[in-house]
Formats: sequence, structure tokens, C-alpha cells
Amino acid sequence: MTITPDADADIIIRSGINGAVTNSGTQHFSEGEKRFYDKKYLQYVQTTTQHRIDFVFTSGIELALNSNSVDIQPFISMERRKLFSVYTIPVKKGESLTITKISYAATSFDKEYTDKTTREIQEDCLAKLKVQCSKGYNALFEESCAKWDELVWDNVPITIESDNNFDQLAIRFAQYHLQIMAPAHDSRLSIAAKGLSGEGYKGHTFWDNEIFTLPYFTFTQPQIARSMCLYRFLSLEGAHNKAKANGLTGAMYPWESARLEEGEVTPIWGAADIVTGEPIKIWSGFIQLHISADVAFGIWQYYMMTGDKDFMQKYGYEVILDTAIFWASRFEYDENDSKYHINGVMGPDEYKEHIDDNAFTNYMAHWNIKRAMESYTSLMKENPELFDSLNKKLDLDKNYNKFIEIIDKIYLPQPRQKDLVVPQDKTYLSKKDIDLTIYKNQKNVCEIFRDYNLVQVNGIQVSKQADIMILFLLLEDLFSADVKKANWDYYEPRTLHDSSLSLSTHAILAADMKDRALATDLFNKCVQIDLGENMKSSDAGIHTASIGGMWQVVVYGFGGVRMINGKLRISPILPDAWKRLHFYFYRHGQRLSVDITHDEINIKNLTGTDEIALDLNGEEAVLIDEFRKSLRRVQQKNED
Ligand code: IFM
Repeated sequence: MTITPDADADIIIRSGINGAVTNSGTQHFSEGEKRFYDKKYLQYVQTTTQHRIDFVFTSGIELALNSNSVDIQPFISMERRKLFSVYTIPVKKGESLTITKISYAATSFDKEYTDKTTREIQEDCLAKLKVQCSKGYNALFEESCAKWDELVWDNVPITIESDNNFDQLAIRFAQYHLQIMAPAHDSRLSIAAKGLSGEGYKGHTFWDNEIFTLPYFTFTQPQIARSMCLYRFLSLEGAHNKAKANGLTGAMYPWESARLEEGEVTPIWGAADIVTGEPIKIWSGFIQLHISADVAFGIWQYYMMTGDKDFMQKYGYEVILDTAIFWASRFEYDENDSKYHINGVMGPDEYKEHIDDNAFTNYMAHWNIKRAMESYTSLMKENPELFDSLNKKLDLDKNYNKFIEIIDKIYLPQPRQKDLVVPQDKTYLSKKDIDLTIYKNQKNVCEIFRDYNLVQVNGIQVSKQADIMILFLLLEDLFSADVKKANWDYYEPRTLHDSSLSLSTHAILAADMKDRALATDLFNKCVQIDLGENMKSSDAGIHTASIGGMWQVVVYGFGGVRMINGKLRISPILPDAWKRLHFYFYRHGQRLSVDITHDEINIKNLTGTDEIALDLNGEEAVLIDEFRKSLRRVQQKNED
């Protein structure tokens, strides 16, 4: 900070470390130890109360007058959970006083410190801070900019040329947040539902990652995606424990995850029930099961996009097989229809609890078992050594027989004959249909709870968020365009988008249906969640899934890009206001550039030599990279 007074002045600077910050009224730290060094550096060490993690925060303050360093001794003070340096500096009219504060944060959980004592960590942090201070702010800023350019702005920038600059800003906002929320350095951690921006959901990780944020990294920074997938492999112990506790086998992933070994951490009680006055039970941790298939799906997409065999052999196949084993143990056979069902669950739509045969859950479980069966046969043939070790570990031969028994008898809800509507679950379509207009036009989310409690909402044909729609997005080749449209017409009017995980999916499907105006409108609404006029909407933190969803609407929706069964499909449709959309992504390590206008699409392979087969607007095409020809030219060549 630079201050240039317009009169001679004694400027007092009071700066320090405030350890009295609370977390929704909860104090997570011990009082700790405060210390000044050389009257220039401050250090505060506090320990978390639950996991006993040391948090070491070290700051250094530098002063300069007209860019020349000044050596003024501060008055130092300590208060409860606070320490400060107070400087009084005489500054003449027109002179500039610059205050630079550089801080270094570390914890005893950090990989480099796990075998160090607190004292050693403190000393190391102080030494590192001194190095950073000696470089100075400008050099650190340059280093930071160079890293941002390397990872994002020169690597996978997105350009939106439009009458409306806001969309360009919005997508950069999304990329910025996605980058800072990802713990790229450590696979023992993953992305929290609010990133690092707020206390909502206690820093826990949900399916938001695999379905909403992971795709961004899978497409643009595969090394971060790999780390996120590895987090799930490393959390298998918690998933096994959850399965065991439920009398099941295999990997039953926790609905909410935190530290690897902890397993399920979803809180049990939530907000007040407006009818009974009691806290509402949060059932997700007990019955929102689809997360296990979502994890497998995220890993499979990662594999399809990156071709990372090493990851699959070390970790990926095991997760796919282990989650399938869970599903096989969870299905219930019904002699009446000779089918396997999944009863008593919650699908993505959290307004429907304890339901049977949620379409999303059943289809995803089916998909999961299918992938596991393919993995079983291909590993047996191609990698017998790995097959043998997984066979021993997971009792694959026995489980494979179970898969064979189940797979063709899994109950997969089909479109109704009369209107092609797929029942979201066994009872949804027979529930009460009420006029939802006031809730569809609501200013704030969840206004339905002013009039109904959750038990009542359970009895109404109303959805909190995309459910069938997300099924159409993930397993899009299983459903015809007519089925998708019919279900859109049925479910969209009944979906309140009370979860921020909803609008992006609906926007992508609107783009898939080639409804440009609707897709644009839904995209704008999605962007408003964190960037709109409602300044309270992000109080508990930004909505990471919706931010991942913003990237998906731009690339999957308007860019029309999809990875389906290992094949890239591109079918763009730009909003009217956009003149051009240009983005980059990686496929099997090769950097592709996709440049779209209303008239033309130009795809280049910038780094590789693969011939890449594409489905371009429904037509087969081949991108020949070594000539760096545009796809349009390649197509013409083929036609010639
Ligand atoms: O995972 C989501 C869920 O789908 C809706 N409620 C909030 C969760 C965390 O974002």
C-alpha cells in the first residue's frame, strides 16, 4: 500500500496477525504462541482443537519512503489471540510511504512438515519468509503472474468475443476460482463445496467434484484431475468402512468427505422444520448413494480424455471394480418382476427422500457395473499380473459372477409410452402436482420452505435440482432426442433450481436441444449465482459446482464438446451475442485449440501427431494434426 499525504503528517501503521477470527462462532484454534523476531517479523502458531494440526502464520513488514527502505523500530504489542507492530512514520507532503506486508502460511499437515517438530516448522517458515521478503513484492508478483500464465492464461485461455464483455469476465472468474480452489499439490485433499472461500459445508467434498469441477481439470490440467481422482482412491478405506457399517461390501463412498481416513462426515441434523420446529434430519449421508458411481464415472472420463493407463493400473481399475462390488451388494431382487432394484434412496434431487428406483441412481449403478465387467475381461486378457492381484484383493471371480447375474436384470426406468417421460423414481409421477409459479419466479432460493416442510415437499411433483437431466448429460447416448425433449418439457417446469448444481446442467441440455435463447438465458442465470446483484448469495462461500458448471456450459454447451465412450463429439451453438468462442483442451496429452464463430469451426492439434477421430455435428471427421489443418479443410479433403 502506498500513501502520499497532501500535508506533512505522522502516519501510524498498525499491522499484525489476528488469530481471533471465528468460524461461524466456533473457535477452531487453541490460544497458541505469539512471537516477534528482530522487531520486523511476526509469527503466530495455533493448533486446531480437533485434529491437533499446527498452523504457523508468519508475516514480515517493510517500509519505504519514496522507494527507499526506512528502518523504523515499531512498537510491538500482544493482545489475546492478536499481535501487532505499530509504526509511526513522519512523512512530508508529497512523499510516498509504501508499506509491504508479506506472509507465509504453513501447517504441520503439509507434506514437507509431517515429520518435523513445531519448532522446526517455525524456524523453516521464518527462514522462508525472510527469503520472500528479500525478493520484495514486485518480484513475487511477477513470479505469480508467470505461474498463472503458464498454468492458465497462456495454456488454456478462453476467449469470448461478444457485444457483452461480462461473459468474458464471468468465464475468467470461473477459471480463476477453479484454479485457486484445487489443492494441486496434495492428493490427500480435494475441492470443497465452497472452495476456500467460505465456511459453508465445512470444507467437505461432495459429488460436486466428479460431476461439476473435475471435468474442467480433466480437459485442461490433467495433472490436477489425476490428483483429484487419486484422492478418491486414497479414501477407499472410509468407503469400505461405510459399506461394512451398512452390512454391504465394496466401496460405498461417503456423501461428504474430508480427511482420507474419516469416511462419512455428513452432519446428521440441519435447519429447522417449519412445521414441527425440530431440526431436520439430513438423510444424504445415509441414502444418497449415487456418489459411488459418480466417482467411478469421473475416473473413467479422466481415463478417456487423458489415456493415463498408469493411473488406471495403479488406482483407477480398482475403484471401478470396488464401487461395482458395492452396487452388486446393494441391489435388491424382486421376485414379482424378476428385476434388481435400488430402494430407499435419494437421487440428485434432494427434495425426494426414501424413494425407490431413482432413475439416475439405477442407470449410473448399471453403468458402473458394466465398466467393471469390461475392466475384468480386458485386464484378464491384457494384464494378467494386475488381474491376479486385484482378483485376490477384491475376490473378483466371485463378484464377476454376481455382476453377470445382475446386469441384465437391473431395473432401468423406461420412457412412458404415452408421453416418453422417464419416471424420476417409482412414485414421482403419481405425486401431487401443484402450481409452482411463485416458486419458479422466486427471488431467493428455497422459498417453497416458507409454505411447506420437507415431508410435504416430498409429496409434491417438485424437484430441487437437475435429476433426470443430469442423467441425460452423463449418459447422453442412451436416450433419443425425442425422449430428452419430452422430459425437458415435463421436468423443467417442476425444477426450482434451489441447488446451485442445477442451472448449468439445464443450460447445457438447452444448448444440446439447439435452443440458443433458452441456453443463453439459463447460462446468464447460472452466472448470476456468484456474480449477480444478490450480494448475500455467496455469504457461506462461492458455489464451486456452479462455477465448474459455468465452464461446462461454455465448453460442453455452447462449444458442444463431449467425450462419449472415448470419442470426442463437437457440435457448437453460440449465443446470438457472441461473435467468437475460442478455447483449448488436452486430449491424450495433445493440446487442441477449438475456435468457433457462427459460420465456422476450426480445430487444431497444436502439439501432437495423433489422428483424432471426431464426431462433428453428427458427421465423422478426422483431425490430422501434423499439418495443423483446420477441421473444415480436413473435411473438405475427405469429401474430395
Ligand atoms: O452436492 C450438493 C447437492 O447436490 C445439493 N446440495 C448441496 C451439495 C453441496 O454443494
